[in-house]
Amino acid sequence: MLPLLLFLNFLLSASALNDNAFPENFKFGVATAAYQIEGGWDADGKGENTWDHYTHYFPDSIADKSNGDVACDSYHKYKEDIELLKELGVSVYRFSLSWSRILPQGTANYVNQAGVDYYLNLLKLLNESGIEPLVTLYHWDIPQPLQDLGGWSNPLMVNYFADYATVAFELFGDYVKMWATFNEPQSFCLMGYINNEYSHFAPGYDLEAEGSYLCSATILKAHAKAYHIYDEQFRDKQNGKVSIVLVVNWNEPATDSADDMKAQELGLQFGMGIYANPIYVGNWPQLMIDRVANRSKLEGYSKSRLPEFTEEEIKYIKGTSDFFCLNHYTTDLVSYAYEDDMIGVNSSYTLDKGITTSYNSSWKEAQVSTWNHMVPWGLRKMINWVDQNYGHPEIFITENGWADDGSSLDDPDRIEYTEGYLSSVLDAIYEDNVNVVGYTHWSLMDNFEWSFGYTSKFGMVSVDFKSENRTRTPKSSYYWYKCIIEARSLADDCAVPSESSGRSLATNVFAVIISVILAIYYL
Ligand code: GBH
Repeated sequence: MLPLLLFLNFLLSASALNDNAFPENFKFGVATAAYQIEGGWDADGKGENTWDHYTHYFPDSIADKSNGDVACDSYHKYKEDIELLKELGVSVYRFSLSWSRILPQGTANYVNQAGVDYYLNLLKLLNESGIEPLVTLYHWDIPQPLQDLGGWSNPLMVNYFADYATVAFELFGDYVKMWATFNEPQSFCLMGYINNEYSHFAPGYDLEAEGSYLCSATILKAHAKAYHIYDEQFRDKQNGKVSIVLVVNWNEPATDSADDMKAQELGLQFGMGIYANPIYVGNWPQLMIDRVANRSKLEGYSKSRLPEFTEEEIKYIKGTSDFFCLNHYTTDLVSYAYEDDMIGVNSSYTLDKGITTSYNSSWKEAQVSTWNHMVPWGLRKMINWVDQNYGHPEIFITENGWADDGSSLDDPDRIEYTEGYLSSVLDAIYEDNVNVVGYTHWSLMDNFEWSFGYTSKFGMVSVDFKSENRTRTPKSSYYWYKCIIEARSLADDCAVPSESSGRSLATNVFAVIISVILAIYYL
């Protein structure tokens, strides 16, 4: 009977997990972003940025009316953060630079030395600790003076960003071998520039028809310019890599109808292809070009609402990434939702895309950030789609994480989520032969979660936002992740003391019932 029970236990617990070891060079880490953790919003000469402005002037837009004025206070407590990183055993720390801490007005004519020193201290300490930085230049916090000029819907931003990138490469490039220009333009070009009524996201524009595509075009040119500057002026002596962080939910067709298959392609092209295609293939995805041109014409525009790139621009943007930074959290079920009568009613990105999304009710839903569902196999499909569409790039998973309300230091769901998604990464590596080289979990610690304020927690370390000290306390998931990093495999017994077993309660109950039935039968 014992072998049978063991076999059953194996089936129930381990069958879904890939027990291969992570490749020798695979890098484990955690991720954060400047506005979400630093605080010190006006410390030592820092200028105002769009999130300072938005949270101060429109506090009602944030769930708990909070802001990032102090956040985790990492501006003062970065040494503690690095202690936590060392104890965790990570080899990479992904964080972002606050543009207005370095260039308070946004422009490069004046550099704030105190801001520069903050990042130099951080980078030197990471270096001494043997932790490699992956640095994002822009994680959503544009200097307010540049926002006032229209932000990313203003094509002149290309030059301001290029100047900022030049300053950053020059000052920090000796310490940084992995750069990302932008974090998720998919997110801020949509949430910030269209539909603010729903998204509550800085700068809070409602430019549904025009704004998001203008933003996307500007971002692509600004990214490309920064890449070329690195190539021409810094690569020889600094020898680093430059990329851009892109995100999309996996789009799973709701049914196997031809329409829903089409919805999948639309969702992935309008979500990911909009940035990845120009950078890895050349020009916007043809599907987007045709669709927006057609709809624009029917809506009475003289030309497409999607800005056209010149041949020269297409060449300039193509090939400007040395590795693929992929953020991925969750999966949507997608259906084709295009009706002829949509034409002429409204011009918008959303209608151009023409799909609706839903969830499978069996997918576990995160607390507070209820957009986040636990669908580990979606990551494997996502990685494969990126691999196949963009020429087998080296892929780094720069964000992946799970939200809860932070009420307990015991966070079995976060462990279950991370274990499942890491297993999916191993499937992609070993079953599908995709080159995934690293993973930085979102996030090191609880932080300012944009429009959710401090109500939604993604951290492996809890932060007491009520204490002046912003006391940090590791959660169960932190100890679990530490063990996995050490073991470099999911097969090891990294279970933490408590009910956190990495599998669901239902599975456990099922296993116990079956065991009891079998025991009775054999007795
Ligand atoms: C990441 O984006 C961000 O890079 C990071 O800063 C953030 O803390 C982390 O997610 C966790 O949220 O509110 O229903 O409109 C992930 C992609 C895109 C997911 C926007 C949430 C809004 C869903 N995000 N999306 S909803």
